[in-house]
Amino acid sequence: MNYQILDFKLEDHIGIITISRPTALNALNKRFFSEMDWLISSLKTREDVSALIITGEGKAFAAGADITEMADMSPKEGTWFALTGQKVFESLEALPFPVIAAINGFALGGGCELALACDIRIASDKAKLGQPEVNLGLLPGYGATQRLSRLIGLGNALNLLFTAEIIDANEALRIGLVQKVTTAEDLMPEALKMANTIKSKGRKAIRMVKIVTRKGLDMNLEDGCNLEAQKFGSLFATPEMKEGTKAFLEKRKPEWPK
Ligand code: CO8
Repeated sequence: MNYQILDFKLEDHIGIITISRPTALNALNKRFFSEMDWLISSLKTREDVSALIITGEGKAFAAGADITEMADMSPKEGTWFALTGQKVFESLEALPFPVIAAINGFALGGGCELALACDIRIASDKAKLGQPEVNLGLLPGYGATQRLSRLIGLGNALNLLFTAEIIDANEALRIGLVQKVTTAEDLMPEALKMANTIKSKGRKAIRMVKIVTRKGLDMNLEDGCNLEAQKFGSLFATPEMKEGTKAFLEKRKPEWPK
């Protein structure tokens, strides 16, 4: 595909997607979703990717769905576009490796929902986050009514959704919407450091942690723990587990099998 909005590079097993439509504050338009869909499809079976970072160019991570495109939609089109975006964010969430949102600036509406579909969020101290859809007479359409409360609890989620309040990075950290705050200069180095930390662990174990933790959210505790036990057991068949335990016992760093 000829990418016009997304810039993608893969270096040393770490992918970086940069949303690059800065004149519209990286607003998420139809083109963004088709490029993202294509890129995710090409990444989901790659065994050589350890982690993926998503960030934005300029002063926004993404300032929401493209309001220009939305303004004249019919109810049917609105539903269709919400479902299309949700499908893309679901496939992002389902990528087998960890995905880190490096939130460089505005992450509003659909932009905040994109960050919510990532596994971990790091924000620069310039970031502003919120779900301002009710200002437009809308509600979120790309999953915030579901993912936000799962991440930060019902009270915090409804507070943001009802008031459309735009919060800064430190408030986002306080309520658990982001996991780390850095200076603007340190944002990408910190995201890369986190990705490299992940890369240094057992690759299959990391992928299993993601599957079990995410699936467990939609299960009762007993079923979730049972799934954990099954996947835990399955890792005993891997050369990685043999090497990880052997390295510990030999007091050295593991040399993960390729
Ligand atoms: N869509 C389209 N264009 C946008 C968007 C957007 N979401 N946000 C900013 N832009 C454009 C502006 O129109 C402007 O364009 P131009 O230069 O041509 O006039 C350019 O980006 C720069 O923006 P501003 O001049 O407004 O920059 P400021 O620094 O003054 O303000 C703000 C920055 C506060 C972020 C402001 O731009 C703003 O409020 N943006 C809209 C934020 C918003 O409401 N986001 C939520 C959108 S709704 C949504 O995401 C619903 C998701 C579900 C959709 C379901 C499918 C249909």
